[in-house]
Amino acid sequence: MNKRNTSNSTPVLGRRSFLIASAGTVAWLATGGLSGIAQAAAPHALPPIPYAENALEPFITADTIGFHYGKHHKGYVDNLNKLVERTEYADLSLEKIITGTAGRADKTAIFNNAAQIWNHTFYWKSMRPKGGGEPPALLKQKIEASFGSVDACKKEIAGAAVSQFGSGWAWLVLDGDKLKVVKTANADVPLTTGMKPLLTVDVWEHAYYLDYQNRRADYVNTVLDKLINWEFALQNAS
Ligand code: MN3
Repeated sequence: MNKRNTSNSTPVLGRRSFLIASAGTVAWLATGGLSGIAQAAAPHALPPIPYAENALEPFITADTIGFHYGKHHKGYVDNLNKLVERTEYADLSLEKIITGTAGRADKTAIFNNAAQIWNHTFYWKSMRPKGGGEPPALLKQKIEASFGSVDACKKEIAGAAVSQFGSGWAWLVLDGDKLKVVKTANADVPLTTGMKPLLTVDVWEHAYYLDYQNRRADYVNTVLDKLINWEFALQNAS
């Protein structure tokens, strides 16, 4: 726990406080907390992860989450806060920074760090302990209307995740009233092209290399079968 508490801006929480914070996060998520996170203006804080670091074991280990959340995700937050200090972006929400810098060659570093904060916060919520299984009925209907079956939808997500060359993300999105699967490279996020993200899978190597080495397909299929949070997708689709 201590390794992530190296910054002055990060409150030092003991294990007990962390668990209480996590329980609070669950309640807060249930009341639509995503937009709450996304609207928070600079200085940006590392959003809480909605479960304990070992909660996704044995499929994703505490070691992976510890580095991924405590080093990579936190690193993007620290970088963004430095990059926007005393700029026109200093007081903007994360989403406004992302949409305001997307596609601008002179703002690449700000876009990349802001989008990676958003993407990772969304990724943690896209999984849950004892996830996978059957989607809730309302989502299942939408999935069947767009893909034919839940299995076909999962195959399409896995296909996008495995075929993304290099680092990036696979997404289930709502495009108009139709569900689609898309993939993005590096920090890119479907928000900037008007699609509404429902779920994501991180396919940067840091997401799976400690646990799966080069077996990206095994990692992706395990996430889809054992961890994917269909309830979160349904909340986002509503
Ligand atoms: Mn990552």
